[in-house]
Amino acid sequence: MPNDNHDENSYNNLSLDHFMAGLKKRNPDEPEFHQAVYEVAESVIPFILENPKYQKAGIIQRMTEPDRTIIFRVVWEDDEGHIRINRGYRVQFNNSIGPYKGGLRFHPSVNLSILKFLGFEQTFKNSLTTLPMGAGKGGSDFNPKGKSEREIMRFCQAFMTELSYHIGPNTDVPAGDIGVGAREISFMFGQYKRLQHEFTGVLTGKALAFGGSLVRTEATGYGNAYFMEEMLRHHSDSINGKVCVVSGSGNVALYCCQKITQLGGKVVTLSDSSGFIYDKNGIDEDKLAYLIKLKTVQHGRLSEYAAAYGCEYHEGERPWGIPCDLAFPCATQNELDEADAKVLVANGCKAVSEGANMPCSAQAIRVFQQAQLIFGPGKAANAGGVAVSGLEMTQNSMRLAWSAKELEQRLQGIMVDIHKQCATYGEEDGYMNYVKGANIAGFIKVADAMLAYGVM
Ligand code: NDP
Ligand code: 2IT
Repeated sequence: MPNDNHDENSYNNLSLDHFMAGLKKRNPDEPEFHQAVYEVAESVIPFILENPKYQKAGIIQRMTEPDRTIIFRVVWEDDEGHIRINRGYRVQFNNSIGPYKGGLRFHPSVNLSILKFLGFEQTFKNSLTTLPMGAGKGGSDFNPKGKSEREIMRFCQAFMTELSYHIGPNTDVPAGDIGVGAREISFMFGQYKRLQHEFTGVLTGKALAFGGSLVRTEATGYGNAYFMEEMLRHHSDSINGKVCVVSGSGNVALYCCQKITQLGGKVVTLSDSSGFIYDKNGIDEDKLAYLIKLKTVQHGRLSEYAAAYGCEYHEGERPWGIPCDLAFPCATQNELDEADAKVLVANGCKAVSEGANMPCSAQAIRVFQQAQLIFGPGKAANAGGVAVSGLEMTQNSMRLAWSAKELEQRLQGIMVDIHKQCATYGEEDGYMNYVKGANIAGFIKVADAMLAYGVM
């Protein structure tokens, strides 16, 4: 019988099935959290069994329980004067190697399962960056779509009014994620500053005028392209000349597209929750400039791009059926399933690099691995965003700002370093298993810190 109380027996007889059964029992109705833990446990449990010090100390059992979870009511007034109520969250997952660090997501799908999966993955991702950052994630089921600027501002201020009690530059440093960009970070930073009577680097992703970092906007997408380039280099190949399918059209997707193009690849798709565009000629710098304005200033839809440039628009579909060499899922979790993975493999796709968090289902990853396709998991491939957030914290502490050139070099160096860490632990009979490599490398640093602290 699975033992859900983590007693001595459950450590000594650690097995994947036993462990997952206990986790599911303790955390019912949290399918995304189960999925994220399974992906890690599958590679880390065999490693723990070879290294009994982690097993005896119950490290994986402790790591899957957040330090604390804060859930609160957010009340605000819409433009018609109606009272609106949302739920706010901050999951402070693990601060063993630095202050809690991770994004805030505003999307109607946000719930505890999604934020726990994101916070858990952040533990390993932040460890891989080589920077001193713990892990957290937060957000709200607030839907920014269709809201006026003033409504967004009132919501952000109400959200931060409660969140401000729980964060601080040495405690917990949130940033953006889906639905939270420069505008929302600015509203929240302003409110924190007003409430605390203190100007401090409590959020990252800030505007340049008040402590933001160059290259933070581009960092996740650029980092993902760099990570793909590094995986390909390791396999004696490169992005140059490759046809690339990218999903999403938000912060990560747009700058991933830009860096792929700069590295000589041709991006032929982007998507949003309504459909995808297929531009056979490639999305070049000019078209990308149009898209960045459309998405970040006008908050428009991709269908407008199809109308402007006369390319194909596939309503209600995802882009994985378009033949490609490389795929970059950059929208959201579980946007690429087993059937999509089989189509990509059948079409000759060589490599997949996850810009989003957990965009590929567990079954899709299995298909890629069985086909020996090169697969970069999000916790490694999209770590460039939080890495430059870490560099923003450094600059804030030093009260100075580095140049774009310096930051991009550091970002590139960090992505190469992450690849190296993955490669150290991912080798498997001639196949480089980046999932296993990222999980074990990310685990060791946090686990060793937890061991050093003793029982807590
Ligand atoms: P944005 O809000 O800027 O963009 C999100 C994009 O994904 C939009 O195109 C959106 O389409 C689409 N999308 C969102 N939800 C869904 C859904 N349920 N179904 C289909 N499409 C959807 O977010 P980001 O670009 O910042 O984030 C994208 C992914 O990258 C997320 O998984 C995030 O966690 C991850 N990530 C982000 C980092 C960052 O620094 N921003 C860092 C590391 C990872 P629509 O406009 O129609 O909703
Ligand atoms: O998922 C992520 O790594 C992010 N959304 C970025 C987090 C951050 O603190 O920059």
